[in-house]
Amino acid sequence: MRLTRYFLPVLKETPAEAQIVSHRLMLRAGMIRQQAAGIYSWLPLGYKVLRRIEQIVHEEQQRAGHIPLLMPTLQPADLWRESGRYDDYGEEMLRIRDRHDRDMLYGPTNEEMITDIFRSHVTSYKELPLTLYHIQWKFRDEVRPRFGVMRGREFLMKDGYNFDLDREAALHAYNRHMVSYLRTYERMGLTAIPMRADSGPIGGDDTHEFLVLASTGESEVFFDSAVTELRLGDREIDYDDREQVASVCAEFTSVYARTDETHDAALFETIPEERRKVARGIEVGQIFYFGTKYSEPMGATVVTDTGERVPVHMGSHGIGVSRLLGAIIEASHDDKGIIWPEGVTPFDVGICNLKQGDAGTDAACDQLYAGLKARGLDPLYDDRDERAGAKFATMDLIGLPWRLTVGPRGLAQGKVELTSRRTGESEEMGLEAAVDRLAQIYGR
Ligand code: P5A
Repeated sequence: MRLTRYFLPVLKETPAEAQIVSHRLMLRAGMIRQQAAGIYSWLPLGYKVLRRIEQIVHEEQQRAGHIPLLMPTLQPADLWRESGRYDDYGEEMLRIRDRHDRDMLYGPTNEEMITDIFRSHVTSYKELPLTLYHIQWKFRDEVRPRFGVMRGREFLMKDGYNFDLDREAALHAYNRHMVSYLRTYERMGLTAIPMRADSGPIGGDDTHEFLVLASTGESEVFFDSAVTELRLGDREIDYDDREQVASVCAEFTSVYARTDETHDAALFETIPEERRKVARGIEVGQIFYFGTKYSEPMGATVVTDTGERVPVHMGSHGIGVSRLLGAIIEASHDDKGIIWPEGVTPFDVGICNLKQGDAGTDAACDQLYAGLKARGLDPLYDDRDERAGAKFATMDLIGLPWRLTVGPRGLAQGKVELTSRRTGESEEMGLEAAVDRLAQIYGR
């Protein structure tokens, strides 16, 4: 993409309404625009990152054997009357009446609707196990929407629902979600720690939240610092292997890590003092096992091999897709702007032409641009007629992990400069070598 043809409305001033760094940077980098409290338009740069995050979530869900579908944002109230949650959900639910006077709502979550789909189409235990998920907008009329996309009213969530014959099979689905989430967050350059939590309005006994440590996080968390060293890495996971999946979960959950709702002070005291940490975290996901809480009242049953009809065991599992943008920025920025991890960056590399209009630098930039595209990379070419300082400031603000600087002085030696946004280190190299290096970095 050429910057002169793109839509990147960066702001010079720091917006006064933004209290935390990710919100400030998303506004300044022209990623989002607030349309009403907690409701945002996703401008091209923000939308690009959102799509990349969605893509990673899809890939990891499907790797775990979970099946995508798409449910609507608007739901009939009657489904929620069946589960008993229509009244329970309270003020957070946006209630709507259509022209026929039917009660509708903008879905804050989809347990009821997916249970309805299941009961309408599945009758036999032979069709289990089944996990369906979608990535869809949700609405929760939060009392205090704040911090930009972190606590929105309209927000994008990946929500998945497992249907299993018994508790044991459903706990395997729970574990499968935990492991697939660990991989999902690691691919985004994040350390998200699973912590024993409280189930709130979703219900159930077993639940873990995934927290990214950040001083601006809304949750207070207590943990043994050893948990921050754990990584899934690139180990092979067989998602059908119950023992393997359970042992990965045990590795991550046997070290003390809890939110304030489940914190056990006495147990915490048994950890060596230097490893005892109290910090703040951003909740980027939560998984639940709730057994037959929805299947029983809503009649989601299957016939077993002995001919018995039993309600299925279920869980639901959510990732805060839009919130993740804020969480990644909170975890990865400096005083000049965002620093995107390669896994989610909106463009792979920025090209800064230091002398726009000069035949030599223009030709070199065009050559780099074409060479990068030919290798499947996605460059952003700053072809504006601007000073070097202004071009660098924009690149630093929007946070592309790599920058190629092209100027007449380097080109006289046949060289361009490749700079890492994270370390600030630069290296000079030939044009083809630069393309090769970037292709290698991105595994192309
Ligand atoms: C699990 C999936 C559920 O709703 N039902 C379906 C279950 N869980 S949850 O914890 O309430 O939400 C899942 C994740 O969504 C994100 N989230 C939000 N993101 C932005 N703004 C909000 N107001 C908001 N509320 C929840 C969180 O990341 C949460 O973990």
